This record gives sequence, C-alpha cells and structure tokens, in this order.
Amino acid sequence: EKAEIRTSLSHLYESIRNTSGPAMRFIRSRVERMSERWIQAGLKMRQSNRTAPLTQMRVLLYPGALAGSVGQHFEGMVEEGGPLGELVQWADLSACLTILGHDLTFSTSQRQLHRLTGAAPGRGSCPIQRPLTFDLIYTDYHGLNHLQGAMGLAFQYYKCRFRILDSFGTEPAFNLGSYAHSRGFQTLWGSWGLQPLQYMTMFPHTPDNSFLGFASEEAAREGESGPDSHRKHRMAVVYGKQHYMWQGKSEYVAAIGEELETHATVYQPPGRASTLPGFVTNHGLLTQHRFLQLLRRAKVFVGLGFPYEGPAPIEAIALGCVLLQPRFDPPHSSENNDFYKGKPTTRQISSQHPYAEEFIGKPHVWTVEMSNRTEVREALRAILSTEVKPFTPFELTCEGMLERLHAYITHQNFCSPSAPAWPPESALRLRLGPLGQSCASACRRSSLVCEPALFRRLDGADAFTRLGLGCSGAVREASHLSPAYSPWGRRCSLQLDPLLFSCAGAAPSLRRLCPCRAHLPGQVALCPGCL
Ligand code: U2F
Repeated sequence: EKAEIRTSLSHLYESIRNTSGPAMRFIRSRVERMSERWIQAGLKMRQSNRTAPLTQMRVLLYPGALAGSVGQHFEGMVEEGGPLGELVQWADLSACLTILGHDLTFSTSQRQLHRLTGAAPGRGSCPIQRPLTFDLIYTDYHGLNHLQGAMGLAFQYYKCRFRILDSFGTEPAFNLGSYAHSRGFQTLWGSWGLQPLQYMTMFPHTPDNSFLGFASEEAAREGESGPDSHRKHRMAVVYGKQHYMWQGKSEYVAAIGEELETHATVYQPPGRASTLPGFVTNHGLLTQHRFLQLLRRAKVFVGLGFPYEGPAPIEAIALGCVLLQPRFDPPHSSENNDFYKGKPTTRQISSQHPYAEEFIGKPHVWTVEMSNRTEVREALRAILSTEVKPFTPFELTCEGMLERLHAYITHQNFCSPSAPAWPPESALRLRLGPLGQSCASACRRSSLVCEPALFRRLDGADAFTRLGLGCSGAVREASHLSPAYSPWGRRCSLQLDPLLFSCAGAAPSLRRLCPCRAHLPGQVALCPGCL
C-alpha cells in the first residue's frame, strides 16, 4: 500500500485516544493547535510533486521517557517547569508521520510495548519469537532499554529499524561499546552500537546523526499579516521556567529591567515565596498557547544560560522577538559542565543556543557576555532601535520537516547492506581538514556540511592521491579519527570499522579526510538533487 498525504490528523487522534497524563495532554494540545498548518503544509507538498509517494510504513512511536518509573518522574515535572522540548518533538514527529500517510501506533506503556514487540508465550518456558510487525520504531534512550527487555534476542536482529530521538546527539566514538570502553569514551547513555545516523537530534549540531528537529511557529501566518499583527511593546520575556535558572543572574536581569518591562513564566510552587526581583511580572508557567501570545507582544526574549538548545528561542524569533543570550567563554562541554557531563558528545557549546547564534544570528540573535553590563546595555539599546521581522528557518517549518522526514523514510535503510547509498556519490565534495580540526568544522569552513554516509566513498588509498598526498604507508585502523593523514612521516590511515566513521573526530596531529556536501537553502539535512 502506498502512503498518501493525509488532509486530516484524525488517524493520530485515534492512536493517542487511550493515553493520559500531563505529557500526552501537552502533546495533544500542541498537535491540535498546529493541525491546520500541518494540513496546509501537506497539501503544498502534494502539489509540488517534488516528492514521490512511498510505501506506507507501520510505525511505532514509543517515548520511553514517558513510560515506566522514569515516565512518572517526567510526568510530574511537566506542569512544574520541567523540560518540554522533547514533548514538542514527539508531538511534531507524530503529526508529520500522520500527514505523510503512515500507519501509526503511539504507546507510552511498557506493558503494551511487551505485547506489541515481545515474544509470544510458548509451550513451557520456551517463548515463540514472532516477526516484528513494525517497519520503524521511534523511541529514545530510555525506550531502548525497554525494547531490549521486551524483545530479548530479537532486539539485535531488529535494531536496524530503530530511530532514537536524542536531543543533544551521540558521536560515533561513544556509540560503539567496545571502543568507548577501551578508549575512555564510556558514558551513561552511549554504547548501543547502532548506526550513528539512527540517532535523531533536535538541532543540526551533530552531522554524524540525523537532524530531526521540530516545527516552530512560523513567521507569516495567514490571516495574521495585518499591519498590527507584530506591533511590539517595550517588553522582555525572560527564558527560564524554574527559579534555579535565575540564580546568580540578578545583575544581568537588572540590566534588562532598566531598559524594558520584564516578564517571566516561572513555575511558582504553592506556598513558597517567589525569589524573583520585584520588577519582574511573573505569569507562572503558561500553556503553550498563552506563552506564544506573550511572545507576540514582546520585543526581546532573554536567555539566562539554561535551558540549553531548546525550541522556545526559535518560536520567539518566529514571533518577531530578538533573542538576547549569553556567550560561553570558555565553551560548556561534558568536560566542564554538569548538564553535559555523561552525554555522548564532545561538542563545545559556545552559547545557550548555538543554532540561533550560528544559523540565525543578527539582527534576530544577539550573543553577549552576560557579566558585562555595558555590553548588555548596548545590545539592548541597539535591539530597541531596530525593527526586526519575524523569521523561521525553512527546516524548522512544517513544510521543511515534512520534506526532511519524507527523505529519511525514503532513503535511509539501515537493515540492508545492499540498499542504494544515499546521498549519492555525486554529492561528495572531498576536503582535507586542517590539523586538529574535525570534519564537521572543516566542511563548515567551506560552507558545506559533513556527510557521514559518504565516508565509505573516500576510504581507499586513491582518496589520498586525489588530494595530492603521498603516503609513506597506509594502514587500516578502527578509529574515530580515520581516514586521516599525519604530516609527520606522511602516514595515512583508513577505517577498519565503518561504525566509527566520524564527522566529530579530531586530534592535534592529524588532518582528517572529509566527505563534505552542499545543502539545500534553509535545509542542511538535504543536498541538492538528493530528494
Ligand atoms: C530544552 O527543554 P525546555 O523544555 O526547557 O525547552 P524550552 O525551549 O523552554 O521550551 C519547550 C516548550 O515549552 C513551551 C514553549 C516551548 O515549545 O513554547 N513553554 C510553555 O508551554 N509554557 C511556558 O510557560 C514556557 C514555555 C530542550 F528542549 C530539552 O531537550 C533539554 O533537555 C532542556 C535542557 O537543556 O532544554
């Protein structure tokens, strides 16, 4: 059966009918609020004929963070200022798959997971393994544990069908258990030995993974483009849903308060006194709808440094706010920061929202040294004196997300070694990185992106020749740094274990061989001609 673009989300409402709790309420209300935009984006996609229909997939969505004992903890936080970014992604992923015409099962129950994917009770103590009835299973790190418990031995066989929602990303060196163990890359989360592209991130920060993203509010919404629709008040909304996020920031917040009427949406525990400065108008945690209405009136959205890399700044920019956020110097990372500690990434976080800083920038995004009052004040004055239009990067619109997910479902096949390679070899732009640099940054320097799926295409001795390098010898090594060239002794190394191909790997004495590619405007995940 072919997957036909749907013009209603009723299939999704049906599949979440029996779920309950605050997290699913958040997901449902987000989907309902955005449904018209999803439907319009689907119609546009159908008309454009850019994308061929594909076979309907049977898809299981299992957010492990909402199931079992972890789920209880998470649910408790939803209405108290806990993380909602993951829920935003689950909501948008499920809407997107529904519009694309796939057959969805949504579950947050560990018991149901056993029924759906586990072995059937057999005779005596010998359960009977049934074939898995899902072509794709979207889950998260918690869900991987649950799936392993439910599926037993079949887990290994079917794991190529999994897709892992992983906001902050998993680099190859942390992903391969034996390697992580022997080279000191062991973390709380990594070590599942999946294909790195099976991990799907919130922003395109880890090219070794697939960028899933979400769908933001959009700049121009039909019927709202009247002259008054983005009239801005001299007003700031501070980004930070819990009191602790404000600690140690009083100077910075005071500098905001001097220039603008200052609003907040901080969860206020009943019976506890607020510790926010008196000049701040706190609305308490708002529903998403009311939060977005507040942003519509505001001129500036102010980052305090935490939460990192969430969706709210993108929504704020889409509603015409300017994001003012702190720079991190030195950058935050798993080496020096409790939040990133134990996360399977070596990324260096240069500001609260690196995507906003690098991909959007001025006039929408101002990144400042938070403790420098003069810099903060000058930035605020510059912001107040410029009119800034709402902006949404295409990749974070409903249409952009539909296009991207459709491409992934069509082309990414991790189960069959004979699947056609994607993107095709014609997309490859071979580059030699400078000493000490990763391919992620080497490609970026050429305004390209690192494409891990193309590493296989440059993993032969001829790649060195094409770059004009003469090797004194070439060895195959299992290393997240291969392929690479060492100028000392002109040593060339090739990859022994394809799971270790890594855009992120870098070492001071090595020049990486890098598979770069171009990307569509506003859509880094896809290359021209690769749809
Ligand atoms: C991120 O999670 P957060 O939940 O902290 O991300 P935010 O950017 O604050 O916002 C998530 C959504 O919450 C909504 C808002 C966003 O879409 O519209 N919201 C709301 O409904 N009511 C309010 O009063 C304020 C905001 C990130 F996404 C996670 O991956 C991380 O775990 C977390 C920590 O870094 O940050």
